[in-house]
Amino acid sequence: MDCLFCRIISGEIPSNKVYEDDDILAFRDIAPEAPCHVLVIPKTHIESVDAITSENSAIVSKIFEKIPSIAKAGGAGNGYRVITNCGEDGCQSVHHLHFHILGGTKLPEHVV
Ligand code: DGP
Repeated sequence: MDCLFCRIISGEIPSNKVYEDDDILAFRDIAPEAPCHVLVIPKTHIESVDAITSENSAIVSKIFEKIPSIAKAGGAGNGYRVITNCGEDGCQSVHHLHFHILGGTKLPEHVV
């Protein structure tokens, strides 16, 4: 499988890690759109929100349990936004489920 984020998980492509455990990796986005822009991904390959099922959804809760501490570690201790883009109209460019944590500044009130 040729998945960019699977290659980051394996270490084949280097990343600026913020947090890692057996199930989750969090690393800084290569093109940050805020002072803190961290991506949180499951180590198991899930394509997108559309591919979340009752069999694989436990990792999503685990990611959300960890997001507050990852956000603080990443520099968004004063509040943040969590975004996941899904599919063509959602402008998903990497087809491995990921959650953007954006913060480190006062964000615009509206995303679109
Ligand atoms: P999305 O457009 O929601 O699929 O977000 C994909 C994000 O992945 C985008 O903000 C840029 C980031 N990205 C793409 N390639 C790399 C990479 O090689 N390293 C890192 N750290 N981030 C990447």
